[in-house]
Amino acid sequence: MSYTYREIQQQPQSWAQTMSATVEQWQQIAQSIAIRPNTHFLCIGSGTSLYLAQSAAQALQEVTQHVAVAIPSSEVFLSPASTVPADVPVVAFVISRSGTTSEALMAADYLRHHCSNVTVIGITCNHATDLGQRAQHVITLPHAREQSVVMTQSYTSMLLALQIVAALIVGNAALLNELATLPHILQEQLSAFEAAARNIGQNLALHDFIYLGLGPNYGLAQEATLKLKEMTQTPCEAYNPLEFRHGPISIVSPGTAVVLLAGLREQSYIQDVAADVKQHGAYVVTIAPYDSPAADVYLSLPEGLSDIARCALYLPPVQLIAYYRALALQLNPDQPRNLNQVVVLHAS
Ligand code: F1P
Repeated sequence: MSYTYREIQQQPQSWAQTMSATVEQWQQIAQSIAIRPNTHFLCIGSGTSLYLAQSAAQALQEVTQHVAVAIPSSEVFLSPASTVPADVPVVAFVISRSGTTSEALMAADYLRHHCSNVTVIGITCNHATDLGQRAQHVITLPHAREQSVVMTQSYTSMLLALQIVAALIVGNAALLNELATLPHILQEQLSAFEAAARNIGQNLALHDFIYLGLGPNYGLAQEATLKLKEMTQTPCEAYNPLEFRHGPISIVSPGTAVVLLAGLREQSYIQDVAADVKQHGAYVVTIAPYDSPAADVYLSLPEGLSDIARCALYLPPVQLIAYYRALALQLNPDQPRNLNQVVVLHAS
């Protein structure tokens, strides 16, 4: 069994451990940092960790009502004037599974040495990392560590950790309770997700994939494309669902899979988008808490959850689509082309 498959399947257990580990670690950190009314949050990462940052920043802003922005790690030190606020207190979450990615370390170093208004909090899955040494504080999720190159359970676990932190910052017990139900929900639904994802992944008549997500789901859609690129090198793109109709829809043809990661906030518009792409020949997959008449495949998510709390549940199906497509293409999901677990940057 591949590491990738095992790590995808471990997510219910990982999420349960993430709940308790994050609450415990954040309670310690909260004693020594002040979050003021004008504090901004930055979520910083590279690759999967950037796509995680995008979803987490939107969740942080929605839940805490503080400004929260996602930035690629490299832009912190290469374009600080356009990315790092100078005149307000900032809490910067630097996200890195390995805790050793060059750009994440350089971002943390830059913030520590040049930005006295910024507190750096590392989020990683490894103990005693270089990131942990550079950050003022660190949240470590060792149970979500991975042997695979491709990030799966580490993405969802670190995303959940930041959602938990957002809820703890404002004392949102309702959100914490919702998040606590996710491990059980995933455990119950994983085999249904897998059956649907296997069918989609094995359908090699599909030649390109579009993932659509809005708000915090846009980062999830980006992450879905990254899984497919890393494991299968299939052409794929991510868009906001309504933006997709403003030009990019021209790429749809029979054989294009359009996968909608849809929530409640866009429900009244999503049927229209699904019908539109269907009329141009797309194979339509919806992952949502409601069905859509245009869908060829519908992966049902629970109705009772808020859009923020539901985020992590979209990932296992899209991870499994990439995994099963890799197998169908006779590729090894554990050995993505041109990629290692950690990217090391050599500046000239
Ligand atoms: C980020 C990353 C991954 C990618 C590959 C190389 O790593 O770019 O997104 O899939 O594994 O590393 P990290 O900073 O989160 O460790």
